Amino acid sequence: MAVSKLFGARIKRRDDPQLITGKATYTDDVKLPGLVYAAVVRSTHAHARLKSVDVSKARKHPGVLAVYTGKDVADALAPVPCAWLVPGCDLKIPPRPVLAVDRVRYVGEAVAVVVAQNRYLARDAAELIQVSYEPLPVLVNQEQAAQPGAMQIHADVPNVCFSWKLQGGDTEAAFKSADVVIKQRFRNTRLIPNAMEARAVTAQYNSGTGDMTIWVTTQNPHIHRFVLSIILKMSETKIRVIAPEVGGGFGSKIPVYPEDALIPHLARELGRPVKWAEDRRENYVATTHGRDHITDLEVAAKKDGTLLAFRGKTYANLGAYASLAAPGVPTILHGLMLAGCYTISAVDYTVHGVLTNTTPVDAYRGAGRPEATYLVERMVDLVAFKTGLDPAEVRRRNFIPKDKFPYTVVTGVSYDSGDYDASLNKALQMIGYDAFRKEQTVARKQGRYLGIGLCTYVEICGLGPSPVAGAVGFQGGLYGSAMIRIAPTGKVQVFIGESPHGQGEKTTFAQVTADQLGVPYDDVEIIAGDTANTPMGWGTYGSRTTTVGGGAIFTACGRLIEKGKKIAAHLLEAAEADIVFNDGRFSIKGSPDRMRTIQDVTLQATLAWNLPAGVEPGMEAIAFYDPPNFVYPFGAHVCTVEVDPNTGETALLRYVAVDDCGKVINPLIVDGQVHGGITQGLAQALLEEAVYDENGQMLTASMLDYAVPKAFHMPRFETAHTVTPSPHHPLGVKGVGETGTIASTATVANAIIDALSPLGITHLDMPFTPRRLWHEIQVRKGGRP
Ligand code: MCN
Repeated sequence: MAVSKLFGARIKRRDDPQLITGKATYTDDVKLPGLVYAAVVRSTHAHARLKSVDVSKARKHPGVLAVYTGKDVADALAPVPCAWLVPGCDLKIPPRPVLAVDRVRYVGEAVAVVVAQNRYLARDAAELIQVSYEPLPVLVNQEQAAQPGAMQIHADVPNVCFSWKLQGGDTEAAFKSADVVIKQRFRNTRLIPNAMEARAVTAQYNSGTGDMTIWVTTQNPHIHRFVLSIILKMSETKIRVIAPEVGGGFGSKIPVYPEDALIPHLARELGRPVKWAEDRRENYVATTHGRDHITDLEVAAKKDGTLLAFRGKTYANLGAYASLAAPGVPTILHGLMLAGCYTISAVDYTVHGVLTNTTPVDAYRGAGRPEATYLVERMVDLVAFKTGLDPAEVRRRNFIPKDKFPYTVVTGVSYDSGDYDASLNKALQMIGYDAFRKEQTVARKQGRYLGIGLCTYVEICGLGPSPVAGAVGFQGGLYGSAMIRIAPTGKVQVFIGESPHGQGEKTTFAQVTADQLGVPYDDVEIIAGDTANTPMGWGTYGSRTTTVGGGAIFTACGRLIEKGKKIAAHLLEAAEADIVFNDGRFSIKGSPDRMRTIQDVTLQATLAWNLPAGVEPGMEAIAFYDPPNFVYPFGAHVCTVEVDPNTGETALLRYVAVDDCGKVINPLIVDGQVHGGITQGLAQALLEEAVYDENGQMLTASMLDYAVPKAFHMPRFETAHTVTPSPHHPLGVKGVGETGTIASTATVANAIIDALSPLGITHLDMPFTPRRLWHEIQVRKGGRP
C-alpha cells in the first residue's frame, strides 16, 4: 500500500510562513468582546504563614472588577492534581491549592488575583494588595530537606514524598568481583525552560449554555480538558480547550497550572471573558523548572573496561508541590535508562523525590533521560580514565551487540532495535578521532588544553503503550489518534489528538498521509490543538507524536483504502479481492487501466447514489494507535573543545551528531530538531543554572542573570544519521525531538574534562563557566584563585 514519494523528502515546514510573517494567533492574541484582564499576586516569600491578605485598596482601584484570594476560591476549585502516581514507592502527594490559603511554599506561588478592564490597571491594582507574611524556615536544597528532622514543608506529607528503588542483577557480587570501583557525586543543575512564549490563558464562559472555552498555552489540550474538568468541577463535555499557536513548550507546557483553572473560574464568576498572560519574570518563578538532581553513584568495572554494575542514589528536587508529571520524570524516565547502551548486568539505585521551597520541577526537554545519560556517560569516561583505555573503546566493549535486539536491559525495559557501533563509528570518522587525538598530544606539549568528548546514548520515547503507562502509574492513556476525512473533492483533512507546537508534524504528517493515500501533498491539511474537533489524544511530549500519531494516521489510511476497495470493486464490476491500491488508484490486478482514483471513489462514497450493499456513505475513518512498545532512538555525539587556561573560556571547535531515529520522514525538520536539542543541552553544560539563595529567593530571576544561549555560543552542527527502523512500528520511525538535548550535555562535559585531564581533573560540576574553569585550573596549577 505504501508508496514513498514524500517520505524522506526535505520539505520546508508549512507553519513557518505564518509564524515568521506575524500571522499566527497565540493565546495572548485572542480578542473577545468584553474581554477583561487578570493579574496574579505572587508570594515574595519562599515559606511563610499567610496572616492576612488585604484587598480593600485594590478593590477600589479604577477599572477593577473583582479581587479574589485563596479563601474566595477554595470551595469552587479542587486542588491541582498530580497525574503520575508512580506505584511501589510510597508516594504521597501534597494538596496544591489554586491560590494559597494559609501558607505559601515558594516565591512565585499565587496568592490573589485581580481582574480589571485592562492589564495595566490589573497590575497596578495587584500592587495595592497587602499580604502580611509570617516567615518560616526555608529549605532549598533537596538533600538537606531529606534529612531526618528537617522542617516539614507540608503538614501531612513528608519532604521525601517518595523513595523509588530500582534493583536488577546481583550488585553486591558485581562490586566484589570488580577491578575498578569509582565513586562520584554529580549535580545536575536546575534549568528554566524559557519557551519564547510565556504561559497565557484566555477563557470565555457562556452562562446560557454552560459552555466554557479555554485558549491556553498547552502541549496537550485533551489532558488539560480532562484535568480542568476535575479542578473546575465541570463536565468535560462543557469544556473546550484550544491550544492556538504555542510558542515553544519544551515540557513546561505539559502541566496543568493553577492559572489554567483560575482564569476560567473568573470567567464563570464574572460572566466576562478573562485573559491572563505571564511576563518573563513571572515565568521564571511560576512556570516549572527542569532537572535538579544530586546523585552519588558508584560504578564497578573490570580492568578491561567491562562495566559490571551501578549503585547509588539521587535526590530529585520536586519543588514545593508535585507537578503533573513530576514523580515519573526522575524514576521511570530516568532510572530505567541507567543501563545506557550497555550490557551492564547489575544496578541498585534509589531516587528520593524531595519537596523543597522552590518552584515545582517537571519535564524539561529530555525529562529524566538527559540526567541518566549524563550519569552513565560521565561514568564510562571515568572508567576509561582509570583503566587507561580509550573512551571509545570502553564504549565499544560494552555495547549491546546489534544482533541481540530486542534486548532487555538490567533495568527491565526492552530496547526495540539498535546498532550502536555503526553510529559511533560514523561519528568518530566524521570528526577524525584519531587525527584529533594526535593533535591533542602535540597541543598538550605546548600547554594547550584540547579535549574531545563522546556520548553514546539511547533513550526511551514514543510514549506509550497505554497498559505500561497504567502499570507505571501514569493516570492516562498513551495512544495516538487520527481522524481522516476526505472531502467530496478529494481534499484530505487529518484531525490528530496530539498537539505539535513547533515540531513540524503539520508537514511530516501531510507527507505520510499523501504517500499513504496517493494524493497530492498540498491536498492534505493536518488539524490539531482543539478538543472540539480532534479525537481524544494525549499530547505532544516524550518525542511521541510521530510514532503514536503516525501509527494512527497509517491505520486510518488503511481503513479508508479498505473501504475504497469495496466501492471501486463495485464501480469496476470486479471482485474486491482483485482490486489493488497503488499511488492513489484502485485498479484491477493485471489491468492497471481499469481503475478509479481515490478522488472518484470518495465522490461516489459521499454522494452515495451507487454504493455496494452494506457499505456506509462517506470517506471518513478514525484510528487509535496504541504501540506495542516504546521506541529507543540512539546515537553518538562527539565534540572538540579548547579551554583557555588564562580565562577559563571554552571554545567549541566542532560538534558532530549522528542520530538514529529509524526511518526519517523529513531530514530538514529532523535536523532542525537536533539543532535545537543540542543547543539546549550545550546551554546546560556551558551556561545555564537556576540559583536560589538560602532564603529561597531566585538569584537568576531574569534573562540578565540566567544565561540563555546566543547564536554566537554555538558551533556549526555537523549532523548525520544511521537508520535502524523500529521493528514494531508500521512506518519504522522513532522519535527525535529530544535526542539532541539528551546527548549534548554529556558530550560537552566529557570534552571539557578530557581537555583538563592533564591537570588531574576527572570531574567538575556544570555549568562549565569560564569563572568555574579558571578557578579550578588555578587551584590545580597551584596558583591562588
Ligand atoms: N520526525 C521525522 N522522522 C522521524 C522522527 C521525527 O521526520 N523518524 C519529525 C517529526 O515528524 C516532527 C519532528 O521530527 O516533525 C519531531 O517529532 P517527534 O520526535 O515525534 O517529537 P514530538 O513531535 O513528539 O515533539 C516532542 C519533542 C519534545 S518532548 C520537546 S520537549 C520538544 C521537541 O519535541 N519541544 C519543542 N521539539 C520542540 N521543538 C519546538 N520548536 N518547540 C518545542 O517546544
